[in-house]
Amino acid sequence: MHCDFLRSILQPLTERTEGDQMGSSIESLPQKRALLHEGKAKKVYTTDRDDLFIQEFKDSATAFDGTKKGTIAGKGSVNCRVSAKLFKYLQKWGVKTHFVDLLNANEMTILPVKIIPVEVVVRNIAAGSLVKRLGFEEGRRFPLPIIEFYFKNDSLHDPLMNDDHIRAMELATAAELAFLRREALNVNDALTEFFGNAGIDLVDFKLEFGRRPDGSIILADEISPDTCRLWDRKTGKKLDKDRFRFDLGDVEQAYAEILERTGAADESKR
Ligand code: AIR
Ligand code: ASP
Repeated sequence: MHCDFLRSILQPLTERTEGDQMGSSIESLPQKRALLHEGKAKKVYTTDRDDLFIQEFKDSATAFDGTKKGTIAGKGSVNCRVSAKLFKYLQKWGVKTHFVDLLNANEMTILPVKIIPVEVVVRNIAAGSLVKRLGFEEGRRFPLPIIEFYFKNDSLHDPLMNDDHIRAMELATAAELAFLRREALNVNDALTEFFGNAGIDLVDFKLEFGRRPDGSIILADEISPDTCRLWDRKTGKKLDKDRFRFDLGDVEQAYAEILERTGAADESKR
């Protein structure tokens, strides 16, 4: 990919589209208050408004349980804009998400939720830990999507868990688990179609959900090349974090390509 092109789409939105951010003159932008949580790739802040948090996307990357560390230039802004694009698409599809608005290329306003410490993974094609654990041949397409749950717990190294574990730990009720499965499959249908239209196979992905004060559960976190495996349909080229995990090269280019091909490069407003 040409370098100027790369630079232009990786450049922060604020530098490119002055006066084209959210924040009309009527409503002022929410201001960051306390840092509520800092993860490996994101920070979440409270704001001067009770009903909004700000989620900031970082360029830092980790893999293999934090043992591999690095920086992917422009990743924060790609993941923020791609997530915004996909959350908006999912909302049209009827999926409730925490996304409210894009503030700038690296930050979005979100609804406050309490994250349920269960990572919901959906797989359409064999890759990653599934290949390692069960010996599937990488690239094998499943007749039906596979759903897996992982306990989001760093000290335990995010172990695989089943419905009974989740209920025993009181992380979710039976009805909530049924909802998580249904919603994950619904998201899979929507995103498979979305990426398919861009000539990309959605191999697998990870979702996180959160609880609202009223007890309802909505989709949270991010949906990006950090959390999805995305393969070019024609060439099979990996366009996701596996390029970083396995030192495949062209890492920044792959993220930039996903930004472009999803149409997320133009993301600025609701
Ligand atoms: N994932 C899991 N934990 C963190 C992330 N981002 C995502 C991976 C991959 C899917 O979940 O990015 O898309 C399955 O990962 P794995 O390693 O279990 O094969
Ligand atoms: N679990 C995440 C990944 O592999 C990050 C990490 O392991 O540090 O993408």
